[in-house]
Amino acid sequence: MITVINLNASIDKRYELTELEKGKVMRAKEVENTAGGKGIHVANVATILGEDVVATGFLGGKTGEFIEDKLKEMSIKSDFVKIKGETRECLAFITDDLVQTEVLEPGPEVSNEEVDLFLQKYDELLSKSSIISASGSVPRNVPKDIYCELIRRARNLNKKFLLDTSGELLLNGIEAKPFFIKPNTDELEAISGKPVSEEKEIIEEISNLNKKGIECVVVSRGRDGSIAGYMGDIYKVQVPRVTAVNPVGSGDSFVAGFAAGLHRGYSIEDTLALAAACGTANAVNPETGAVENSVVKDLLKKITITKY
Ligand code: TA6
Repeated sequence: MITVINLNASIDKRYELTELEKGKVMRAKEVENTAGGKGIHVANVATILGEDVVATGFLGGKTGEFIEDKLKEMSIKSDFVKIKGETRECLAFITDDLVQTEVLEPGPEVSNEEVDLFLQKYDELLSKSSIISASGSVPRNVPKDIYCELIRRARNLNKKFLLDTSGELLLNGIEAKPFFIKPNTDELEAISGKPVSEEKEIIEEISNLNKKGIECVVVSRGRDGSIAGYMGDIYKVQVPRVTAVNPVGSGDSFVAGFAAGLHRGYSIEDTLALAAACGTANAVNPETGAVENSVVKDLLKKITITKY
């Protein structure tokens, strides 16, 4: 089983506008409300791929109920801790020029007792899972080193932990040596404390992280594919050129494909290929954090993985 952690779930509200101007009244042409948060996208794509997935984290209030109903509709198994606070909403404004502006709420206040309840639930799910994936930010009052604790517990049981987060949460999480991280170049610079832009520098930093004990490090370079370091080897992952209609959620879909590949016992090359195919399949899909299996299958034939 794959446990997918989304501590700070949200209702993602997508507004289509002609334009967006500060200080003016804007009328939306279309509004769409979906179950969001990076982990929920991961859970959705892994479920579409046919994996046995359980999504977990915190949910509260009417917004939490909305997300639970949506998860049922999407056939995603879930086991969330119910909290007193209200799950957040995240807003995305898409204008006619296809530029997207996002406003992400910080999330509800979670009590220490609710954090403890989550840790208990995590231990139960951990005992039944071989892969754990955690994505995104954490709600208010949740310790900024929570991922460290979750990674340590997974490591103690020899379970693979995939961490996709940023900022302080990523810097703290790295200390506990997750199995997989997926920093972008800005995050890589924050980790290494120096500018990283050339391919040579990216590879050097990936190797440093591998040596620290993080088995797999993938740095995405958008349309240029990604560079991955796994147990001392470096791989270049190249994806075909596609016309992206909605690249939001492509990183989450990559994580879902990676988790699925590991779960199926694929080689690292095949795991990276499935991950890249899912990331690209999401970009050509209008829905955020969703892929079509036929598109993934077709893309798999066009992805190249080369060892340096
Ligand atoms: O990038 C969009 C998104 O995937 C939305 O689903 C929204 O919920 C947000 O990210 C959450 O990101 P965060 O890092 O705050 O957990």
